[in-house]
Amino acid sequence: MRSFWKIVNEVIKESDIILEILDSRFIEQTRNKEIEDKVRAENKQLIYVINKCDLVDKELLERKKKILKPSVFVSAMRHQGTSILLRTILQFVDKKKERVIIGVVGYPNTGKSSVINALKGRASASVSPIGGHTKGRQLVKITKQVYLMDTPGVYPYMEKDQTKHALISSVDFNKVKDPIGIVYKLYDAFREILEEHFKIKTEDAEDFLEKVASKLNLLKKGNQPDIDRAARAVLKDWQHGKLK
Ligand SMILES: Nc1nc2c(ncn2[C@@H]2O[C@H](COP(=O)(O)OP(=O)(O)OP(=O)(O)O)[C@@H](O)[C@H]2O)c(=O)[nH]1
Ligand SMILES: [Mg+2]
Repeated sequence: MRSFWKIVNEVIKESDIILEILDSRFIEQTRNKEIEDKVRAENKQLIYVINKCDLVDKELLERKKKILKPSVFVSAMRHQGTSILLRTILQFVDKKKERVIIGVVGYPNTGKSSVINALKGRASASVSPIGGHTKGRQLVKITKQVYLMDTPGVYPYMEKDQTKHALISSVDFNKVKDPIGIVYKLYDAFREILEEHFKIKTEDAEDFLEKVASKLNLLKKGNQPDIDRAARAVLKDWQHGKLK
């Protein structure tokens, strides 16, 4: 993470404009205030890019749009909103400059590389469902004058909240230490979505995991539901964007 931050700091300094990529399901939680402070201190233009819009309700987004300015909604996956994003970027581009660098920063797994590919119109930056995929910087040309710079995802330096990191998919479902506790939190916040996805009705989080285990046939010795594996299965679908 330390070396990732070093790259992000350099990119903020070298860029003319910064795109902060946020996950539309966790707009506030994926805002990296440390990055935003640095961008402000450098006097650079920040544009909020709220990605993965295909996974949320449109109304909720409209409300958010009024708060974060300037912000653009996109779905990199569906190539939605990319022309508006490009137009917004070009508004802030200094026409007299020969080469303009747009730094693309944010939490792991918010879709930085995917947004770059969507703007470029083809796969140029490597993408993965597991956070921490991009390890270095990469420059991608989008017009004769404008270049995008991909960076590794970072969270605020002192942040150690694994539940949050699992929910925003910056730590992989296979690697989390307490999948059950994390799914309990997910259940509290998104019970209906979970029940609909697994097509079950449940009493509480414990009951939910038991029902998922039996539905997916995840059983331990003695035919007991294996709730640890059930929790990882739920997290896997969540992290892979299968729930909406
Ligand atoms: N549903 C949905 N999934 C998306 C969208 N954009 C990206 N993803 C998925 O999110 C995951 C992460 O995408 P990346 O582009 O690798 O994210 P990143 O921010 O570059 O990640 P790191 O380099 O690991 O920090 C991949 O599985 C993408 O397919 C989107 O608009 N909608
Ligand atoms: Mg990446």
